[in-house]
Amino acid sequence: MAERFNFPDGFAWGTATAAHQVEGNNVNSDYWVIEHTPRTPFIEPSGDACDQYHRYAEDIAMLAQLGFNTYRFSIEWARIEPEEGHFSRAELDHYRRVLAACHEHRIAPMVTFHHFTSPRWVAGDGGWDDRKTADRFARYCEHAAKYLGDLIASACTINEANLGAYQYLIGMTRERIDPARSRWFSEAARRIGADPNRFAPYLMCDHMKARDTMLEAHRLAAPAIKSCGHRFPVGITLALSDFQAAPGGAARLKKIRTECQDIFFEVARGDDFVGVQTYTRDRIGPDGALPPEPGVEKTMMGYEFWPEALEGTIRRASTIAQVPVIVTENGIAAADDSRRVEYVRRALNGVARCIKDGIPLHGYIYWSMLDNYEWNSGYRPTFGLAAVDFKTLGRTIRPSARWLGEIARANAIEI
Ligand code: GCO
Repeated sequence: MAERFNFPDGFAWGTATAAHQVEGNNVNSDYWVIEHTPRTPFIEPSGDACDQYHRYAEDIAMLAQLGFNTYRFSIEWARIEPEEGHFSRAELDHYRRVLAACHEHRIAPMVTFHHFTSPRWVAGDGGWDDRKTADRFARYCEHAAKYLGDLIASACTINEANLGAYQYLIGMTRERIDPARSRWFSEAARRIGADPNRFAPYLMCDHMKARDTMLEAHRLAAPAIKSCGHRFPVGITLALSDFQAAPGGAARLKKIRTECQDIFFEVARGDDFVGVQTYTRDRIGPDGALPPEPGVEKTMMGYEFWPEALEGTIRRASTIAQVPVIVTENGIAAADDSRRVEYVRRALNGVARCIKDGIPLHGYIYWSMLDNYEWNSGYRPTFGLAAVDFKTLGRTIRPSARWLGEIARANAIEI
């Protein structure tokens, strides 16, 4: 018999986006250059994306009408500090308007200060390979928080600060792109006047060096954000696969967990929350992640359809970080919207089990509000609760959006 489960009062129900993936024309960022360089691995450039830079008001109104109370989005460093030390008042004002629109609709804005993209000048001058990027990032955070802090409800310093290390340790990527062997990469560096050996955009740099820069950037950015004097929770968000040992994989699993999860959980101990971002599980063999077993259902990203991964990662994050958990991303790219409902339903059952067990879990944020620019996969994977017609930029609400919005409004599910 179905039982009604009530989420705790004040539970955050939201959706997430990232500036580069939805705003459009993020021309001063490192990724924009990469997308436009001949022979780039990106299948298409981001272009206008969802034009949320201009359409934020309707998007935020849509969220509120659906029943959500939280919107997680990122502010773009490449817009706010287009050249070193030059902060754009006009771009900060833009984000003040976005934040104000959230408040107008009783949506709590959760602001991410870095979501993969960086200004060209940062990436070209050592980028995430270089420790000084941590200082530069903290300075930008301090400046932005001072200007925007009165309107921020909660903040994430860095999105998936462990993603590069995670992809490298499971064997998905090489240690670093070798500029001598990669013409497109050298050409991208040349286009911004950088030495290819010093060009280090996040996820295209030395992943283990970047991990340490990211850890340091977070350590410096959290107090820099808090120095604005407005009191709101600050945390980091992490890419957390549910790692499971396949035969012979125990030692490798332990190494991966230690080096790309636990080291971050330990840093999060000093924070107000830890952001869990989970999409699937990875079965780890002796040499790294194994592909999904033949015959299993896969998402449009090629991941195994495995919504139970969320519960596993929440439990680990909570046990080790020992701070409240917010699910800052969970979701699925699905051509069939009913599979989205099924995925989220099962994931939320796991969330409910965690809460029943006393885990302090403060919110569930679905990735994503809209179909958007999925990095090197372009516009093909559709994660959105709302579909976007990329010719007209019109939005169409999917049934899953209404279904999840009703759960948010009721703050309860049938389990
Ligand atoms: C990430 C990011 C998002 C992605 C999402 C879907 O996890 O890579 O936070 O930018 O778009 O996860 O893959």
